[in-house]
Amino acid sequence: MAENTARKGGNLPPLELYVPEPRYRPGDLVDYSHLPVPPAGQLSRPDENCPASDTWPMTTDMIRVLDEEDQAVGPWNPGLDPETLRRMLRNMALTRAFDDRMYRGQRQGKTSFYMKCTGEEAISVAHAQALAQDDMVFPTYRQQGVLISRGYPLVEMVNQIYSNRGDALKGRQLPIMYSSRDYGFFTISGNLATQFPQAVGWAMASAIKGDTRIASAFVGEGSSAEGDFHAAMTFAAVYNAPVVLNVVNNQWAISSFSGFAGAERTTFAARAVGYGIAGLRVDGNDALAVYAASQWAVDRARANQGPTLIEHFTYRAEGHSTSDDPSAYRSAQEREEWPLGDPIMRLKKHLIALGEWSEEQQDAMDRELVEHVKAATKEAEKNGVLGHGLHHPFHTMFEDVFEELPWHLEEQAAQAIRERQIKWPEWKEEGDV
Ligand SMILES: Cc1ncc(C[n+]2csc(CCOP(=O)(O)OP(=O)(O)O)c2C)c(N)n1
Ligand SMILES: [Mg+2]
Repeated sequence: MAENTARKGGNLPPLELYVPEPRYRPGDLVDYSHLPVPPAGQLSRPDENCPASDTWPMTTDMIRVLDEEDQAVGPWNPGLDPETLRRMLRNMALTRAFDDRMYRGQRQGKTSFYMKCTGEEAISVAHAQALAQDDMVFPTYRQQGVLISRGYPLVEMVNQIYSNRGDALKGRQLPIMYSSRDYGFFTISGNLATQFPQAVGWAMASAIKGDTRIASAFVGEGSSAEGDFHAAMTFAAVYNAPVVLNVVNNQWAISSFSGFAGAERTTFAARAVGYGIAGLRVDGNDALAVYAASQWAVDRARANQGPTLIEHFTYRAEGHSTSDDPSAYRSAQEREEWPLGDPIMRLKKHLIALGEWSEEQQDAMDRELVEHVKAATKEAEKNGVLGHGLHHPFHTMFEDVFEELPWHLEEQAAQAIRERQIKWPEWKEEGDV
């Protein structure tokens, strides 16, 4: 057989791979001048019923409404009344106050785990404001602002975080992985990116049933590298599913920077182009821009004009979770230098510029919210905190799956209870025999 020598000889360079590397590591000075931040108000706003391709220039640009003088400008200005703006500001501040207290609760040993969404409050709160209350959200662990905006009781959230006897999920979910059918908040799954195909499937079912509710799904930019993202995009595009697909690009996926999900090649919003669906890229720290983009996509889906992929460009201001230490892998200056600012400060300054708010009112609101969260925490603590024994009775872990417990599970339950009684005889609880 003739040997294939063509590739062996010659002066071809050896093949090599490119491995992305973040710009800044701990201790590095941060300079974001490479990052294009277009002026607010410059992008045009196409009609919600436009061909998807009309939105494609917006997938590489950035929708921004709040300008440097704290004014709302341009065609994407949603023109919200001051009362709605104040409600959004309050929900964002409440989300932050709740995060702060739960973070401390974890450090005090009241729960094993917590995740904050600091710097990303505008995304969940303004998006929830644009949805109808009964639209179904498929959230990740960083959209607690959706539950808070919809008025879900804080006590219920704390009960879940403490895995206590008041926990509606009976201690079966990781803390912060809430679930509420009544509030249109699909059970949070730790298996990332599952949110996308589940939301598309739910939206398709809603359409098949002739319902009017749409679905809205969230993934982080890191999770968009999962196969689920692409399968969901295909189904959404093919069947024109009534769904909004949100990618929260907060630059980091635990200690991996966005480059490992493809951010150095193009924007996350630009992936919409390859599937032929509408795409928008928005300043995620600008609550008005998030609201405007969300409202556009929600109206489009509800009018049977199909799905929209929205990239919310933002920054994860704190650690990934209470188990993380970002000072080990990124420069602390990133947060300080972040060119899009803080979402709560920006909305506050806008309301003050409108003459509809003041620093004094903000301080009073912050104090009130701290008390509000504290009261909810105290109330939930009556149901117990982690490790204090006031969880759901042990035997309940075998319940709620089968209508009638099969014999082998009954045996296992009895054995587990017997073993626990031998190991910890002092832990007698209701239901023990
Ligand atoms: C399928 C899957 N792979 C890996 C993990 C572990 N994991 C948990 S959070 C996380 C980072 C996700 O980053 P991103 O999607 O950017 O969301 P963010 O945390 O920044 O909001 C990873 C890899 C997981 N939970 N599920
Ligand atoms: Mg991320």
